[in-house]
Amino acid sequence: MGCGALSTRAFTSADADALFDAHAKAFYREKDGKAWFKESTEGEKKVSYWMRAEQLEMVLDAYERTKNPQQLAMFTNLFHGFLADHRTNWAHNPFNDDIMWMVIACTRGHLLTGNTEFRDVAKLNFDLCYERAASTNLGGGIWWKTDNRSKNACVNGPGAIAAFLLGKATGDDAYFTKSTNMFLWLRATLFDPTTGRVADNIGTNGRIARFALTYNQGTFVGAANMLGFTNEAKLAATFTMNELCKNGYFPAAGERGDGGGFSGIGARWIARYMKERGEQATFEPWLRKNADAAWQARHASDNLVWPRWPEPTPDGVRYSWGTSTAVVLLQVTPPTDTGKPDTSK
Ligand code: 7K2
Repeated sequence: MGCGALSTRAFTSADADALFDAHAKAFYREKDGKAWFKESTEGEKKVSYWMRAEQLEMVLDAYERTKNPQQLAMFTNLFHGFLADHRTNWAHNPFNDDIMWMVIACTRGHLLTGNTEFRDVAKLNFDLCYERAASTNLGGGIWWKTDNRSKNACVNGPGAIAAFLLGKATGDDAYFTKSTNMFLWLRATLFDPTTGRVADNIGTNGRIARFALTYNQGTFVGAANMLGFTNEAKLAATFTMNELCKNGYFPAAGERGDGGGFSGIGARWIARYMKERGEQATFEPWLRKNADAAWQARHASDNLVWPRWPEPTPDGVRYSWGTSTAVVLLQVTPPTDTGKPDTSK
């Protein structure tokens, strides 16, 4: 046992179920076949656009692990709830990244179920977003917002993933071309092939904001893996593990803001890459260390986990987005099941 730490019991798939169910109990709400996530444990306000889209992905992460039809029903209700609140055509949202996140969620939903309603909405909105966002300025790629002031990793990584998944969903090769173009632009412009760092964005003046975030690393890894750029995927995943993590733990995030769910996105795509490319020896111990610590850090009375493990989750208001990171992490990390329920709290 290292560093005098208390022994941490390895998390199990029952624990992954428990975290998902606890998050749903705290935040998932449904009425007349339409569902949403609340923003926080306080009040009834719905969570905002992209956090909502990403929590639809969280539900699919759980479903991919469990194949539990109840989770699929949740996704379907969340999809209908999203459309009820944001309509079928998302052009009114100036953030291109917001649209791409939801396109990913819907296309994943389609690929898992064959439901064409998910695919058709995804295609409609990818097409209108790509049409307005793609340009040759700065060498290619797509703009972050409709004001066309920067091209960001947080839209080009998700855009490349969205296009790739739509290629699979529709059989239309043009989507694979678009996916490749966005990824190659990202690699050429914001990726450092020596270190694996993915810089956040480039402005119209050509200035690169170098800061790296776990979600940008993750979508880069996801796109690279899909398109077969496995060296780049490994470099960007390794950078996340070795440079962005502190003592091997995902960086502590603020609970309220956009950052609360970043590492869930990072973990999702790195875990998928790891499983598909047989890279468990390199990445699984790290993901497990985080998943074990996240489980251990849960708040005893409600099983919610803030995005700041190994620090224990304190009493107080919790956020659906901030607590989604641990939920995702436990869905995508392979457990070493002992089969025994944890009675430590
Ligand atoms: O600057 C961008 C992005 O490049 C950066 O990584 C993050 C860091 O911040 C913004 S994107 C975050 C969200 C802001 N509010 C509206 C959302 O649609 C948007 O994606 O946090």
